[in-house]
Amino acid sequence: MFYLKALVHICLLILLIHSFIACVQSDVPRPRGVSLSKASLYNPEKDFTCFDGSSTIPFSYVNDDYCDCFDGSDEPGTSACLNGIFYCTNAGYQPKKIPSTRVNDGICDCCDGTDEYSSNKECLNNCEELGREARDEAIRLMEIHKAGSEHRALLIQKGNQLRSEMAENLAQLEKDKMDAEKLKAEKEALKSEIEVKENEALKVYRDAADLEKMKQFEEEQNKNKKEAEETFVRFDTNQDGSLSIIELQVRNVCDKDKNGEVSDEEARYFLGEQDQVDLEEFISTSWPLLKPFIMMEKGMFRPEETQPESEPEDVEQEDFAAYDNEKAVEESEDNNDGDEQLPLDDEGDKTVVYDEETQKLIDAATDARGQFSDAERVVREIDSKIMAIKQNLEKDYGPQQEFASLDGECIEYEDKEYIYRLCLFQRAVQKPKNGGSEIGLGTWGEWAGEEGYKYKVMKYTNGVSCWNGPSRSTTVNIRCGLESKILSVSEPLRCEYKMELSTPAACDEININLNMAHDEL
Ligand code: MAN
Repeated sequence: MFYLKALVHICLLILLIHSFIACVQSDVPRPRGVSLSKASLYNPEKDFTCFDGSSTIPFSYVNDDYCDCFDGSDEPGTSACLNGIFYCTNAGYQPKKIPSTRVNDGICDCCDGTDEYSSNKECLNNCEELGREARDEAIRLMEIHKAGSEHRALLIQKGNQLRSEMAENLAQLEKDKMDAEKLKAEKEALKSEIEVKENEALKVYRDAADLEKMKQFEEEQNKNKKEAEETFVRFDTNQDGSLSIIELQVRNVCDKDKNGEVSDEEARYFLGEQDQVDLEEFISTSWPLLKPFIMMEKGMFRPEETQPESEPEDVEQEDFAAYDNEKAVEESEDNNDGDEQLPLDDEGDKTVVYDEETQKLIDAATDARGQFSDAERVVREIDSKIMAIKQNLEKDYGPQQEFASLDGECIEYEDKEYIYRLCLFQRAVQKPKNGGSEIGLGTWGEWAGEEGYKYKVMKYTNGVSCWNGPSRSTTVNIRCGLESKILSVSEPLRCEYKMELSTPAACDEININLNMAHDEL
């Protein structure tokens, strides 16, 4: 507090001293456009040597409106040299250096009007007024800094507290993690142990199920074979123990292209491209080819529940005629009962009833698996907390942790087209006001201020890719202010955004001093 008051006074003193020096300066005789610090280089008693040492000329050549020195140092008060420098004293305000080409160009560049001494332009001397304004502004800024730095002190306190809490939290979590991992290992061992027993008990049921499946498979095979044999006998009208082309040609089911007649090729197809087949060949070659067609035919006979009532009758009539005998109808009905009930297997597995002992083991194993996955989840949760804290602890929140408590604070700014949101140390986004989704303008990258001013610029990078361009990024320039607020947002280059942010965290005394020093010197 005391320090700040002293600082305000020092700064004002500097301004006043400066005004005083400016007054004194104006009294020291020297050529026009020369600063006090360079006055000794212009001695009317001696010849003048150009600053770059390129030549020495009689002193009367200085400001004679003719450029003699390459560096323009002989014409500080005229526009004769293209590279000369004119110095305005600006008593009451800040001195200023302008290119000497602006001397007498009809534009007032210096607040004391000294740059327009022989043009027709009449320049008002408003240095006093500017000085007063500058002093008022300096006082205003100092007041902001004063209040801001009090707030900043609180932020520092909060930031440090947060950091130490985080460190404590981390230590605790590391401990918790060890315990959780121990528990997880225990639960895993229990689970494995009980699963061995569970597997042994279930093996009996699995083996039985496998056996059942095999039995069913064999039954299927036998049924299929029986069906094949019956078909063979039915189709073998001359009962010579062999099926010939002619015998198949009277079977509509063999009319593959449904053109009303069974051609030689069609019959040969079902005979495995032979003229005739015996029962064995029929079972191995013809039956697999024929069965899908028989099934198709049967399928056509099956009335469908969803169809309108009249339709199945028509179809049945027509296809009934197409099929060769009544027996086939019976067969089709028989087969529908068996072949169509496919889901039985699955349901059977689900409805297995285990003996009491096995069921107990299954329940215990299920419980052990649940306990293990809970223990696993706890370890995972602790891990992600540890990672989040470590990430935070690694972040640079300023030399005194003044920015730490601002991590995650989101600030919005609205312009004509977009709503911008900056979540400090997280990410920057842009949302079009006329709808549309949010566009990422970058995630927290690093501090990017120049040397000595590192914490005055934040960089958010790797935002959403710009069409045909780089990924979006945002530079945040930070200045002292009484609240954390975005003052402006611009996009100086396509997809490269610039935000001006004020925050008490930036009200550091060192920089007031430096800024003042910048202004003064
Ligand atoms: C969007 C916005 C703009 C950006 C263009 C680039 O409209 O993100 O800020 O300039 O895309 O195509």
